[in-house]
Amino acid sequence: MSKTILITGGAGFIGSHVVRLMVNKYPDYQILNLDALTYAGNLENLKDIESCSNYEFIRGDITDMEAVNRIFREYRPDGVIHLAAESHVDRSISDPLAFIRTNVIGTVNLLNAARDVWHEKPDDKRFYHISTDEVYGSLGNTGFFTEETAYDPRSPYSASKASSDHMVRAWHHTYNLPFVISNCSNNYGPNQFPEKLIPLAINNIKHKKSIPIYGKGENVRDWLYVEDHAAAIDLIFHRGKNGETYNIGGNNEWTNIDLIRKICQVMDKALNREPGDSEKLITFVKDRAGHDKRYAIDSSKLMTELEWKPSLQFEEGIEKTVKWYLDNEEWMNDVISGDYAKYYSRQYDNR
Ligand code: NAD
Ligand code: TDX
Repeated sequence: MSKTILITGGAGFIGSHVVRLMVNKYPDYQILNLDALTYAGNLENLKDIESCSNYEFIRGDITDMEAVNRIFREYRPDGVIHLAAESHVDRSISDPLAFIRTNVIGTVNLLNAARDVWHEKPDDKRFYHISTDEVYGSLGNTGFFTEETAYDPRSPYSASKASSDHMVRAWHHTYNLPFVISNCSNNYGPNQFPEKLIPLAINNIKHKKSIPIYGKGENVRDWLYVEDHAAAIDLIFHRGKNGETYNIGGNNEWTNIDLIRKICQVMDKALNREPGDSEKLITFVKDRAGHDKRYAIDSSKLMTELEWKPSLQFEEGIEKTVKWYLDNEEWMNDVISGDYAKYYSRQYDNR
């Protein structure tokens, strides 16, 4: 094996797409997937590659310092792609400490372990930290986040991600740890847990349940197909410059209400319903506390320096996504059979 790469959070939504890409594209790499399998982690996401000889799953919690140190000493990875995180803003509002534990302390455990095993020969190593556009705060009607935009996180989730970004840079400056960071906009596609807007809406429309839209639905997000994010991660991991940050976005802004109307149209067609049927399910509910108004990413650095561009137009991406959820009923049923109903009722009843 030419390289051992430790991917954290590889059983989650984006992580599973990154693991699949790396396992298939680099047969000479040993790909390790370290994941605690929280409610968001699901090994079903990786069924197609789980028996590949260059893949190994390690169940472990990044908040467990001893376990993290042991894994680094045993496997001595050449690179880390760190995706493990608590990732849902609404959950961070009701349980911020869980976000501090995993996103901040868990990241520091990984940084310390990498520093300790890499200290003799750090130059050919790389710690790649996957972050979010939410660290930059909220935009008005115009403008874009660039890599120079000052951090201004406004939710417990984004503050915990901003904090972990700062930790990574601090370990670089203090201990010479080689790193890259990328900050990406909202992802959509197969395997996303249905607490997030798009799969939640698809699942509710399918079952003719109301689609909860926070506030007036005027908030804007920039949506990127998950496989395009995974391709960008591959590129940045291999060709990004040590110590640099790259923004990744879809150049694809939608207000939540327009996005949901679009999904309703695609679903009406896919389910042979009358045009306009699904839109009747739209329900405006109490707004999210501190709801960021608009995110929009300027990815020109990544596009010019590393020649990345998204491969899918949104129209095609959303049709593929709807089709995947409709074709993978069992995946959705498994995912919502556990604590999901309790979460849903805590989050949306009496809203
Ligand atoms: P996800 O919630 O779907 O998956 C997170 C994964 O991390 C799960 O498999 C979970 O089991 C694992 N995990 C959680 N806590 C852990 C712990 N303590 N130890 C080990 N594993 C743990 O998240 P996602 O949407 O795939 O996001 C992945 C990363 O990308 C996160 O760092 C997130 O901040 C970032 N990101 C996400 C988006 C998005 O739109 N989803 C956009 C930009 C950046
Ligand atoms: O029921 C809902 N109704 C609603 O109107 C939900 C779940 C969300 N929303 C709104 C809130 C946001 O404006 O839809 C938008 C998208 O919400 P989420 O899917 O929860 O994503 P967001 O809060 O934008 O954060 C996502 O993108 C950045 C990911 O969850 C983060 O992990 C990532 O960093």
